[in-house]
Amino acid sequence: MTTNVPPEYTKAELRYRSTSNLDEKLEALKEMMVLVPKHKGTERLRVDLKKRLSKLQEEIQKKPKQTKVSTQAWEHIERAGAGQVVLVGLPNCGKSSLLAAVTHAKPEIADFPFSTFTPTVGMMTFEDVQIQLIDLPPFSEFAEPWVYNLVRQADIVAMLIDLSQPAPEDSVMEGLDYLEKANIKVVGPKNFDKSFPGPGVMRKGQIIATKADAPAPEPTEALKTLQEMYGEEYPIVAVSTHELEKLNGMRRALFEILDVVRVYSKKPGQPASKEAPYILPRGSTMLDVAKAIHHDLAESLKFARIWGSAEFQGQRVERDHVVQDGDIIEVHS
Ligand SMILES: Nc1nc2c(ncn2[C@@H]2O[C@H](COP(=O)(O)OP(=O)(O)O)[C@@H](O)[C@H]2O)c(=O)[nH]1
Ligand SMILES: [Mg+2]
Repeated sequence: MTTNVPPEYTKAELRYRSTSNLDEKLEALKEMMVLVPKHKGTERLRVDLKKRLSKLQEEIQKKPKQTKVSTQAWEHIERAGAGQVVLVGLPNCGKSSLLAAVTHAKPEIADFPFSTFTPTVGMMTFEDVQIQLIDLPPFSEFAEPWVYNLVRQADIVAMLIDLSQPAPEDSVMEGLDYLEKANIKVVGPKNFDKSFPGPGVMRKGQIIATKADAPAPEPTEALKTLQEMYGEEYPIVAVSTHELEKLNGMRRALFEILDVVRVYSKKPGQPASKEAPYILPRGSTMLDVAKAIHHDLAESLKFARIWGSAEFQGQRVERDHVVQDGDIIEVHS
């Protein structure tokens, strides 16, 4: 359920996720409990937070002081915002720089490979939504199993390809090989099958060609080759951490491949609340929107009025009406 938590909550949650220090975790969790809005829609979340708190307190009590928390603990990063995107690629391809350029996260950036050993999470803004990005250690024979576990759980696998390297197109295949060996099949959005039977899992892939500003050897030519070889299957965007416009193009591309719609709710006689859209998979109906607002509302929903995609403004629609991105809806129950 969409719970519409305030941005401060999301920030506290990010702190909670991005530290393995139990005391820092506890502090962030307490802050989250204060900041979570207290209404029916957040009931389950609040119960969950309480459970996490007592578990964490228990852990802190049990733990001998100053033991290091193993990085193996990273088995799951809870999804936040409109969707979760993992940044993957070969060492030095520019993952951490990209994360730092579009979020407030501060990953370590270095001109040597293997500078990233733990995942770093950041929230990237696109218009009025937030997309969660996760920077991971690079593909290599040393990559630990938890890296692939996080890839399996993500909505989108963003494959970063370094345009400043010779023959960047080769690293697409190399990356896909690593993923395939971990039983992760990464396909373009057209070939994505939500109910993929396996073996393994299927994920949607986006190619992000990085360092488009780099002089050597020939980024424009390299990009062309990438397009020719992989453009049919995967959406491709070129970025440079120095070029705002390109970064904005990437924000949009990731929003599009997530394939979600934003719906704004309004009360009768009042304007729509434009800050916090409900985010649902494309193809969702009025009934799905009602469920997202409040689970009881799904049962009591009589009809809705809709502004945006409807034939005329304020048109009455039934529960099976498919909503579109940007629709404003007024629920009558
Ligand atoms: N010219 C240029 N260099 C970049 C860009 N992004 C990253 N780099 C450089 O590439 C190197 C590796 O970057 P990093 O983000 O640590 O890569 P990671 O190992 O994939 O996380 C660093 O020296 C960065 O300064 C870019 O857009 N343009
Ligand atoms: Mg890195």
